[in-house]
Amino acid sequence: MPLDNYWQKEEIMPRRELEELQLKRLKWVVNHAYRNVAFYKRRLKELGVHPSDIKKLEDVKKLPFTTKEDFASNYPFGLFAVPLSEVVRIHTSSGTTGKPKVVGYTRNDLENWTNLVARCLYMVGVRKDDVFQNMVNYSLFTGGLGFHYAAERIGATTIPAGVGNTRRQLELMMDLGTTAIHCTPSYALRIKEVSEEWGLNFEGSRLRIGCFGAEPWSENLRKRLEEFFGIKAFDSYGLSEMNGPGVAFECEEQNGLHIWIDHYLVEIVDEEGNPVGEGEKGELVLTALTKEAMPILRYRTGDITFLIDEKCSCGRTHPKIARISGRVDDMVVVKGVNVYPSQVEHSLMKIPEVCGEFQIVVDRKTLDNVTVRVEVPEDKVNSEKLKAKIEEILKSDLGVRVNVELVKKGELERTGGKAKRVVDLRKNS
Ligand code: DLL
Repeated sequence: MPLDNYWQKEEIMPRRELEELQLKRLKWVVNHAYRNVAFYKRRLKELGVHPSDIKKLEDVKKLPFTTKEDFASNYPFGLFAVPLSEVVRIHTSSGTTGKPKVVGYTRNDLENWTNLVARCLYMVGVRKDDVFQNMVNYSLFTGGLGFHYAAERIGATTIPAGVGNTRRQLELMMDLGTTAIHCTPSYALRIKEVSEEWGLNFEGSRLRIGCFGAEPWSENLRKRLEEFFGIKAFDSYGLSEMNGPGVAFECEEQNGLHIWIDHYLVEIVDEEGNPVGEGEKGELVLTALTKEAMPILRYRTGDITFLIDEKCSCGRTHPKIARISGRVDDMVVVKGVNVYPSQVEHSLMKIPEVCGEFQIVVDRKTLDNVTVRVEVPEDKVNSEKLKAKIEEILKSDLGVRVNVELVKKGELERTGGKAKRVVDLRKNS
């Protein structure tokens, strides 16, 4: 295949060469972390591991995990490996404790990150003659600037639309002839909703590509968005601790997300941190292989997925991860059954009367009291028949009965960014 189809040659590097590159970079990053981050030197010494012990890729297992708590205890700059004078950008993301996680980038880090996101956009067909409307928060969230610079790098006409003011977003889309959009899937749903209220449809619009990510979503939501906007919708995964977006992204096959293993070493582990069997579900653990400002070893992302390592028709040699089913901390246990918001979404999206927004409310320690609040049109709020139908579908899909409460369209909070799907009232009681 001609290289015209790829942004960087590493995307189609033979796997053996990729692994050689990974090993070279793993040795570099462990050395870098050991020499320049007191936290890692101490951790490695405690485990009796020296950077020279890393001789093959499997030796990554000798290294300690890094957790979200380690970000909190090293706040703000304790995980930085270079002086601040070398750091040219800072982003933050909300942490498990009160303090945010602070992430830093050198000039090289920004260069790598821009190219990684550009790979993703290029992979789904964004080119210089596209008009790219970036509808996410442009401040500390990595999704704004991360996508912005990548789209510009490709040469696309980039609109830094930011988040919110949905009518203005629609006007921009129509008036400027937007061909590609980026936002969270829940915001895409909001745009759909406002378009419907406004009587707008996308027949004849130039829009053809949607990049959606930063939160879990489902196959059935993809179908709804593709149909409504007349686009192909692609799943985009990343996290601030690993630069931001541009860690993994779907190709035109729309069947799993290619994860860029020349920059991120991938492991999937169980609750105890042991590797799961081939193709089994577990927590994604990532080692950043090229980050200078903040080398992070074996980061426990909290995100649940599995590895799909098959030849892909797009020609890229990087493995895929399955769509993230959810975060460890967003999982709700209902009568002993694990339920993720994305599963609930997938089921709800099958039901035409359901508008799209929903919330899972957990209100007792015993966890058997879970209510799914579902938005429906105003004239259906009192429909016992619809309520029973939704309860039945959820029971059959999830394998456990949950209560359903119908609420009128527009009642649940819309954030414009990441939706809050689980409301845990136990925390306040
Ligand atoms: O959400 C980076 C990003 C921006 C990704 C734009 C994609 C698009 P954080 O705010 O640090 O970074 O949140 C990272 O969001 O650990 C996942 O739990 C969740 N997440 C991100 N992408 C997806 C996705 C950005 N496609 C956290 N599916 C991650 C499911 C996702 N969850």
